[in-house]
Amino acid sequence: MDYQNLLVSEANGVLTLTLNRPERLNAFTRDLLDELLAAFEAARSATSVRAVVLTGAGRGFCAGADLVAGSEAMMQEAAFSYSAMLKRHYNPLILLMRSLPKPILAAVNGVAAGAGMSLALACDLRLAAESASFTQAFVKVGLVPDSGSTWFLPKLVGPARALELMMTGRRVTADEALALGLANRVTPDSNLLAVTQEMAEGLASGPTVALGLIKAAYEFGVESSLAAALDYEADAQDVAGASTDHAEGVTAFLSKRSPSFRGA
Ligand code: T3D
Repeated sequence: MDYQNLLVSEANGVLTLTLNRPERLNAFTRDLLDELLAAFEAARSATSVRAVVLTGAGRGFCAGADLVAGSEAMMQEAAFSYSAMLKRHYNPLILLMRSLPKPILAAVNGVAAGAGMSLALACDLRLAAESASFTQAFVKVGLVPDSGSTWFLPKLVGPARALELMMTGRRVTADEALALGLANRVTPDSNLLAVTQEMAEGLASGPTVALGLIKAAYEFGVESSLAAALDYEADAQDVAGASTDHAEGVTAFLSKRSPSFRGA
C-alpha cells in the first residue's frame, strides 16, 4: 500500500508505524485511520514482523479526531454520523490491535488526546517521553470517550481515577501517567525511540506464539471468572506447548544456554 499519512519502516523484527500529520499533532482523518488499519493487517500476516511500535511525527503523538476535517464533513455530508464514523473507521482498528497476536508498543512522544489517547491505551505497552501527556479531551469538546477509552482506562487506573480523567479531561503528565499505571516507562525525550526499539527488539526475539497467546489470555482473563480463565490458560498452554519455541526454550534451559526463538 502507498501510505500518505503514515511512515512505515522495519528493522530486526520490529515494524514502526509513525503517524505523519505533524502540523495537526497527528490528528485522525479517515485516510489516516484506514492506512493504520491496512498497516496492522499487513503486520498480522508478515512473519518477519514480531513486534510493532506506534509513534507520532513531530511534537505530538495523536490529537484524536481531526476537528477541522470533522466539522467540514459535518457541513458537507447531510448523513454524517459519529456512530457510523466510529464503527466504520475507529472500532475495527482498535479491535484489530487488540487481536493482533504480536506485542504493540506505543512510543508516546507528545500529547495523546481524545481518540489519540485511546489509541495509546489500545497498545500493549506505553513508553512515554518526559514531555508526553495524556488527556481524555473528548469532554472538552462536549463528547464522550470513544475508541475504547471507557474499556481500557478503568482497567489501567481504576474506576475512580478513570472517571475523573474522563469527566475533567485534565492533562496528565508523563510522570503522573507512570504513577497511575497508564505508562510503563518514562524516558528522556531524546531516548524514547531508542529505548522503545530496544524493548521491541527484545520482544521480537521472544517466543512469538507464546506472546500472542499471553495477549489473548490476558484479554480473556480480565473479563472472565477464575474457572473460565483457568480453562483458557490450559487450552492456550496446549498451543504454546506445541510450538517450536517451547521445545527450544526447554532445550536451551537444559543445555544452560540462552534460547534462540524463531517465532514459531
Ligand atoms: O469524528 C470523529 O472522528 C469521531 C471521533 C471523535 C473522537 C475524538 O478524538 S474527540 C477529541 C478530539 N480531539 C481534541 O479535542 C483535542 C484538540 N486539541 C487540543 O485540545 C490541543 O491541541 C492539545 C491539548 C491536543 C495540544 O495542545 P497544544 O497547546 O500543545 O497544541 P495546539 O497549539 O493546540 O495545537 C497545535 C496545532 O495542532 C494547532 O494548529 P495551528 O493553530 O498551529 O494551525 C491545532 O489547531 C492543531 N490541532 C490540535 N489538535 C487538533 C488539531 N487540529 C485538528 N484536530 C485536532 N484534534
